[in-house]
Amino acid sequence: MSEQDWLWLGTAGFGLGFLVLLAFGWNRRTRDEESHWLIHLFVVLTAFTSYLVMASGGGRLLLADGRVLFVARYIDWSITTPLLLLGLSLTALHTPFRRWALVLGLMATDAYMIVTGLFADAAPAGSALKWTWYLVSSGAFVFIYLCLWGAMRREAETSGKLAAAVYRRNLTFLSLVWLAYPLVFLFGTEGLRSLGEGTETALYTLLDLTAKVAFGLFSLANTRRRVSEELRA
Ligand code: RET
Repeated sequence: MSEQDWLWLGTAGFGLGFLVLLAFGWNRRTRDEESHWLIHLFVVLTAFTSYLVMASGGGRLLLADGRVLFVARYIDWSITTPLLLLGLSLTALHTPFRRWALVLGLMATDAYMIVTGLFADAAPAGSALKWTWYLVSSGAFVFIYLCLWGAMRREAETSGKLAAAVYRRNLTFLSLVWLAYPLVFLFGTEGLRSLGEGTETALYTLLDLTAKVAFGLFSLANTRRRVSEELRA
């Protein structure tokens, strides 16, 4: 499959994913379920837009040295990854506004990670500058993991057994999938070049579908189960 084929596959996957999520949350029972539903719908819609732009030949920036940068990817990620963290945080917090600084801090650090990742991508191939930005972005990435597995997990534990279990399950899924991104970059066309351009696009497409559509359904299903148990109690 060519790079373009993968981008079209991503477009179709997100379009279908949007409809599946739409149907999945239609019979929501509480505000909690509704907030998660709306967040995941918006995340998937943004990705659909970005993939449609890239598949139809747009969303690229021609750099001075002739390389092509997929800027649509970074615009997508800078909107959707903070929202995914917001959704995850909402599963941990009984009263979100009590920890708004932690939540906003996480979202801002995440946006910083994506913007500095864009700088790494745009920096000249093989330059020290590229690896400097890569390390800066990775520093933000590590900080996010420390907050999610530390302070936010402790918050989840004070929100009750059910909330803590949902948070831990969602966090494990998210942590494993997100870990693959810096690795694809490291081994990809802008890094050590063990992966070709086609493989890189294929991997990003599959990862994006997992991190957004599959994670969205997983997270909504977990929230639904929690709400059912709470309504029964
Ligand atoms: C980059 C390169 C620089 C170092 C790091 C990165 C991390 C990217 C991540 C992206 C997550 C994207 C998601 C998209 C959802 O569809 C920018 C690749 C740390 C974690 C979850």
